Amino acid sequence: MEVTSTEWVPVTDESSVGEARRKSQLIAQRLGFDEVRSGEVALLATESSRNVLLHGGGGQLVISAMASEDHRVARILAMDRGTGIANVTHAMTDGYSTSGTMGVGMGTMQRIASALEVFTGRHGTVVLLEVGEPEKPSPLHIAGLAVPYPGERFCGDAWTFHDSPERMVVLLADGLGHGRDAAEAAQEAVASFRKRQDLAPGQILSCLHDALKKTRGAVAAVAEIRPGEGTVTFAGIGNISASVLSPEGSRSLVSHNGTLGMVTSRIQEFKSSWSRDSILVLHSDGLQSRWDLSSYAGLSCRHPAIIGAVLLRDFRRQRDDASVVVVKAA
Ligand SMILES: [Mn+2]
Repeated sequence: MEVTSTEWVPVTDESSVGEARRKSQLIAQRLGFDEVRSGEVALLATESSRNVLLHGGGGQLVISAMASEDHRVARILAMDRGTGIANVTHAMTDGYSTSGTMGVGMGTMQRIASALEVFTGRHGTVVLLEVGEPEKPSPLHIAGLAVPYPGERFCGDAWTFHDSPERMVVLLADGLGHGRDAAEAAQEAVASFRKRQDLAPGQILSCLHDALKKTRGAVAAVAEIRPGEGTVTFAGIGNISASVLSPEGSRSLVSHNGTLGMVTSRIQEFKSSWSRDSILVLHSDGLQSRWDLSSYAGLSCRHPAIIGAVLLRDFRRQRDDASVVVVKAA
């Protein structure tokens, strides 16, 4: 299942709730959802953005369209840095609301959504909501978020992946600078990856280097996970942060300096081990790299979209496009 479209909504005041509703309708439209499903997506975006505003003191929503040949899903990630929900089970009970709003409540949201997951604590709350056909089971779960430089329409970071029973290959690309030309470079990297996704990570990067010569250039990394063999193979050029986390600790995956499409040093693959409890995290320099998942109790057990959302929420630099991709065993 591929992310085909993303909308980012900062939630700062009551007008943000309307914006969340409009952008969720755009996403539903792009997915070709009927009126009933579009209404459900809009209701969930409205209610979750209102919760972010009223209970979280503001925050943000990332709304994505995900599609494959026979599956379509709208995903809403609502994030705030409020004091958290004291009692999630209680909050799921209809009629319960700490701020006395006329909202539908989380119990109703749970019935409407095809998936709902809440991660809440002293750092704030992340709510994951989906509407649509559930994903077909796969040995690895992947989720990514790419959001533009604040105020920009185009996102200069982009990610994609290819999944087969033996391997999953992931690309994260950050076009130089930001705005339309950066987005064009990142999208060229994605398009070129799709043509070469069956190759090894180093070979894919070489092809990207050639394809990006007609653009302003990008930094990028490709990781290939083979769960059956217990390996992850990585190749990167430029500043994309990559690490494999496990209960034993965290390993950084090494990128060489350079810019694809301009100057690259040697493209080199590094192999490391992968196990059922490994988590791969890739992110662009739009995120600070000083995060530590273990400072969030229980986070590493969560859906990769929740992990990505927490990192984006808490470690985003304000003056760049930002992207994060998380892969872990399903
Ligand atoms: Mn950047």
